[in-house]
Amino acid sequence: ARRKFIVGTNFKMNGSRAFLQDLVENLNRADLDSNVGNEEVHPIFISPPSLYIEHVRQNLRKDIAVGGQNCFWKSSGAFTGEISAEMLKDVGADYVILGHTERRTLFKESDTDIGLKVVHALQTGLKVIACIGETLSERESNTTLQVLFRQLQAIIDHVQNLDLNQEEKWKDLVIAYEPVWAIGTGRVAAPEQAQEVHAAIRRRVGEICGLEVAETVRIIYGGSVNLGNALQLARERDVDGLFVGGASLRPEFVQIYMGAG
Ligand code: G2H
Repeated sequence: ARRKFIVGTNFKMNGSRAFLQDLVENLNRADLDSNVGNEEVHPIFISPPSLYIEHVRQNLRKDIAVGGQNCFWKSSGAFTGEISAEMLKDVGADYVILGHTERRTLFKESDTDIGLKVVHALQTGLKVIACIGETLSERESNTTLQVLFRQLQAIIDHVQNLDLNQEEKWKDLVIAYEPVWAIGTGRVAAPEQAQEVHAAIRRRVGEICGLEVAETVRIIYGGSVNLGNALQLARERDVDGLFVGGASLRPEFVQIYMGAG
């Protein structure tokens, strides 16, 4: 069966109560033609800054999921400034984004940190969007797949250690391919570039975790997705969803979803 398409957003450190209230009202009004009432498969998730998650969750239509942009790999304790996966769940989040390049570079998160976070969030019952991506210089020096496979391996190593069967380990994990050179730059990956990398990621998952996992795992694309490029990206065989940053803060987001979802 075709993998269920998912459109996610990452608001990053943007918004305010008033801005998010408007955005929620716009989404509530939109004719999204989505799976109303389907608790398991949300075709859309939105990720406001964590301070606003509870407010957004309480006011947003229920067929759209809400997620965090990061969380720590411990449940509680002396970790000043951090929030836990349990706390995200407690305020109504279904998802969390982990390993975004801004976390990796600005906040110095290592591959291991991200692996630990991914398994802790999965164990807590959150769905995880685990991000990987290469920089421009890595692409230009032909190390794209090497870098992506290293990042992927750290995630897989931790996930494979979970005491669950293969299907349970992977059912809540989505991989996001976000080429760093395309993030917030307006320079989107060409559909065939994205397809090539997504197919390579899927092959790699298959080599390590078996064909069934590879066939079912969703791999979504992020990096300068907008109304002009979403549909073409979405048509690629191994692109199972879109991850939208800048454009998710604008009204065009609804059209992106309607065109590609
Ligand atoms: C990449 C993306 C959203 P943008 O971070 O995940 O952001 O669409 O602004 O490039």
